[in-house]
Amino acid sequence: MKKLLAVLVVLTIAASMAFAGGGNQRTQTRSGDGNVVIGFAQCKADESDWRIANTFSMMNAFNKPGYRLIIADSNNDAAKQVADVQAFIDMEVDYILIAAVNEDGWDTVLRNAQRAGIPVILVDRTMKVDPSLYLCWIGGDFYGEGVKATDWMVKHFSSREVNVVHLQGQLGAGAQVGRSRALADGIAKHSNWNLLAQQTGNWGTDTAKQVMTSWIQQFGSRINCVYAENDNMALGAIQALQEAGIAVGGANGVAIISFDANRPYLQMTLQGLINCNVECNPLHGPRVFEIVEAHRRGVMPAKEESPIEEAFYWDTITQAIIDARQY
Ligand code: GYE
Repeated sequence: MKKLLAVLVVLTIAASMAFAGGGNQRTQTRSGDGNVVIGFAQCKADESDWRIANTFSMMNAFNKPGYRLIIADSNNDAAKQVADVQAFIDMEVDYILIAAVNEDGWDTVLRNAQRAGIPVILVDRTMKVDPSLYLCWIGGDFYGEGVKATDWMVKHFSSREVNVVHLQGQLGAGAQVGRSRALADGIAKHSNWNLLAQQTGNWGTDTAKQVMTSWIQQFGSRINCVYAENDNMALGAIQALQEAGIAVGGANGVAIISFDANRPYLQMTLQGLINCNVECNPLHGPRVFEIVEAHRRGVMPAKEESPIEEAFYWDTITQAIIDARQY
């Protein structure tokens, strides 16, 4: 998949260069070839199913006459990602898009972008910076997603004791911060909820499986709920539970909560392996493209936008719902 992604990035850049000078230029561009050059600082293109869909969405959206998209992949290294953005500034790109590895550490480089007159759009992940330092943010309501999950926990468990283990995303990522805070609030609110353990699975299946295996050894059948902050980590937890011969999902197995709602994991929800899967749409490309096009005509976007997000449940989802999904 990594090779495919790398090839597609090169093809995207080559294809858009072939359109050099095409399209209706609304404002002067900085590049000598007449294209609007977009620098996209992605956290880690193959980090998860969600991230792969997000990267393709951005590539497809800007693969148009008059645009050239350059993707820098930080491999989830926060310091490298800041350097990637500084490199875009030095290249004098026309716009910078950032899906931030971490919420912190952005002030200096965003001030550099502002001084250089380069608009910055935050895609997906939030940052802890003054909003004046970026044009707008478009991404999921991560805390609200977590509340959808904890609302389901209330319904599913009612007054029964909840012994939950918490697989967090990469620590410091906006999605991890918001989803974790929602669970923390739920635990504080419900005296019958106990947090047995909490650890990052770094958005990945293998790490999550290793962590879950250790928790099974430590807590065994006490665990009755897994709160996994994305689909790939939920899969790792399910694999660990199944290998330990522990019932997963459905009405009486260990309840599995996941986020992202990628289609393959909605199939697992339909199978009853995932009980509650909260949507976080990765397909930001078309909207970001619209925002850039409008901005080049002088139209300012709203400071922040979140797509409408649903949640899907093992006992109500249907194949028709899954087949109608875009990702
Ligand atoms: O949940 C995860 C991805 O920032 C919403 O990052 C995104 C998260 C998503 O790797 O799968």
